[in-house]
Amino acid sequence: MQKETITNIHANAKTWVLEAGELIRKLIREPMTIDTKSDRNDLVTSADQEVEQFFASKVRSFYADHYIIGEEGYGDQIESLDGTVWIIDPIDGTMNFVHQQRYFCISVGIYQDGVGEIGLIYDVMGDVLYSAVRGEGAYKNEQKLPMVNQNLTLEDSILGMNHFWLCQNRRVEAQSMQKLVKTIRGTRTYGSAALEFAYVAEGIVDGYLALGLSGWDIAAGIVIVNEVGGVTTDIDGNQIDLLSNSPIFVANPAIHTSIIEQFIKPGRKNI
Ligand code: 2AM
Ligand code: CA
Repeated sequence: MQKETITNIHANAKTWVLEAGELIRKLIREPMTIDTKSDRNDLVTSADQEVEQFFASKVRSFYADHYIIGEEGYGDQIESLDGTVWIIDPIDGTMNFVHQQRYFCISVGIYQDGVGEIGLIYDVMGDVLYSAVRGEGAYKNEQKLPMVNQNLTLEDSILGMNHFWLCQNRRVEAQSMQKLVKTIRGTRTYGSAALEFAYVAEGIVDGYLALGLSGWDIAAGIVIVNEVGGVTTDIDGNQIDLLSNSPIFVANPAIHTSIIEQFIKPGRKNI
């Protein structure tokens, strides 16, 4: 894709993300409907749907030949990442949106033939925009983020992870996860996968482990984390498939391989 085209798409995407943020800050003060999806804790609100519709209508009217994958189903039914694909999570961290009224974000990743070109993650209530264009570095608002610290040790690391890892024997034995937690400096659970990717890029956490995420949770984050030298894989160290639900491990490369080899592999279950 031409550089000029990417610059144009990036500018429009940024404008729409900020406009959608404004819309969410309005909707959060109004009554909304709250439903559940895959289980009783997997929430969706009328705001999630309205914001995704906002993006879908913008993308369709400006870029008729682009495709959309959206969490709430207003996108296209596509089975490959051929062409230009917008991968959109209108509100990532919906439980935080409903219960905390903060710590949620808009996540927009734009891919060309499967390659992540643009990533935008907007912390709506904090008014912080993390963004990246492939090959041009990652930014927190106007400030360029430094590359991740190459001298990091496991013992000095902080990892984002969901507590389910520690109490469920899913995918990796809980005991292995507990061993990992005892080895590193600390853990954090923020409740928005996209924001946790942004925090890895910012270097305020050093990695993020998640049980099962979809493309819209991580498409923007992958572009942003890659730009500061972070590694974005599944928990086996393989490339992430954005069209399926996968367990994810993104981290500073100084700790990525050793966490997989020492803690994940020995406890890996065949699911
Ligand atoms: P969501 O808020 O857009 O649903 C919470 O730890 C993180 O996991 C959020 O980014 C959340 O995205 C994501 N997630 C993915 N699948 C989920 C599910 N079935 N239930 C709750 N959160 C889920
Ligand atoms: Ca999400």
